[in-house]
Amino acid sequence: MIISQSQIDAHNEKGLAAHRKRLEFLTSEIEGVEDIINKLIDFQIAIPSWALGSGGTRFGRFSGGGEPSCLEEKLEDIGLLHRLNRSSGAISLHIPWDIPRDPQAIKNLAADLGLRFDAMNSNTFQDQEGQALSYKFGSMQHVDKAVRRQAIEHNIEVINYGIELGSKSLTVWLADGSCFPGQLNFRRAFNNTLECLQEVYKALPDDWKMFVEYKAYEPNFYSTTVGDWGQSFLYASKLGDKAYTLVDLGHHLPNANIEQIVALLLSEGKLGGFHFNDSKYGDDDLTVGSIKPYQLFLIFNELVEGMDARGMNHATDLGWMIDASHNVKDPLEDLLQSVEAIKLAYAQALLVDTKALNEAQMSNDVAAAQEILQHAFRTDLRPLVAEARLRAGGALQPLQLFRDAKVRQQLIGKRGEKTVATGL
Ligand code: LRH
Ligand code: MN
Ligand code: MN
Repeated sequence: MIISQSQIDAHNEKGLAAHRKRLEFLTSEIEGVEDIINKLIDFQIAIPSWALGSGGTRFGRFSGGGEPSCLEEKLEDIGLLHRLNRSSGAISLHIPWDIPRDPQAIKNLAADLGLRFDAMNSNTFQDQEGQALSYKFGSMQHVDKAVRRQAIEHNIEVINYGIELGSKSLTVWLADGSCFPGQLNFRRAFNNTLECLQEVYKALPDDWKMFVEYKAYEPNFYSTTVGDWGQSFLYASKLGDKAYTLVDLGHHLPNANIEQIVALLLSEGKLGGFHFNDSKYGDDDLTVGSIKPYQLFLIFNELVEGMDARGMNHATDLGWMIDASHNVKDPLEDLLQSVEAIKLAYAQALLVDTKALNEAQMSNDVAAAQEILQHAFRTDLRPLVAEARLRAGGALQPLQLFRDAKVRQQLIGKRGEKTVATGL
């Protein structure tokens, strides 16, 4: 085992006195500490199977050493993250990049590592080797019925893999759209897509959810057939109760008010879950919280308030997934940072005095409303996130331990310098 519990314990022992001091100070400053810690312990974020290798841009991919070369190794990497932070107890699988050849063995390995299978992701945005028909002009929107049928069959196949593994949801992201005016009849594209999604929906087990992910642009640059939350909401509403909208933070036009989108989807009962990442320009897939941490906090503020108003369970009633991967960092370090940023934003949102905020809103006290939010955002809650990790058996400082234990060097020793994980 690359990191043993005794290594984690020794690391925690070293940092314990300083941690206790910080925690005591914080506990004397704020209220509701125990409740926040307990909620943080329960909160798990799924890791996408495509983020464990160096990702990249379409201009080049610079693989790091020791990358996982099969699904088993990907599960091992996530198991490692989960041992360190106790918050990454699930994997979101992508088909066909990560086909479980022996589902039972994969299931057993995941169970040994304490991992469950989150949403399954289908792929009709690339042509695979040996595939009969091309998706060059779209998949579910395609003018040729045979291409649409192929896309439907693929999604059903993905559901079937998920059933074998114990997953409970399917995420459909379509690259369908057009690059030039006139290329598509928008109404036909929408209706073809809806019909295909309806076929897939029919194959969905009763206790499953279907997430319809939208994206403003890329790879198509004139129109996208599931281009924004309005379109996704329309599909999800027409499909039925098991269909929801999935919000990927990087999939909006610049400066979109994502927190407002989230609030409305939630209040309509149609918010399914998230792909977390961060960006400066578009779908940059940067580490969560690295560019706009205040936006992340504002999103969580809407989530906490909205989910509480609807009596929802924070940990289980929405799909929490990361969708970030880039070129220049160790992917495991990057994921540790992303999970930490999500938990911190969640903790800050839990700290917001909702009652006082509501009073400020009802009396149009704009300055007070801002003060309330920024007080929570600017309070350093890292000791609470660390305490939650400690109580759950994880490491006080996961990234530090990752480095001290020379995890990457160990992985390179085991898997080699030249490895390329499947993914974007
Ligand atoms: C598309 C996307 C979508 C895919 C993933 C690989 O930009 O965010 O979620 O499934 O990337
Ligand atoms: Mn995504
Ligand atoms: Mn994306």
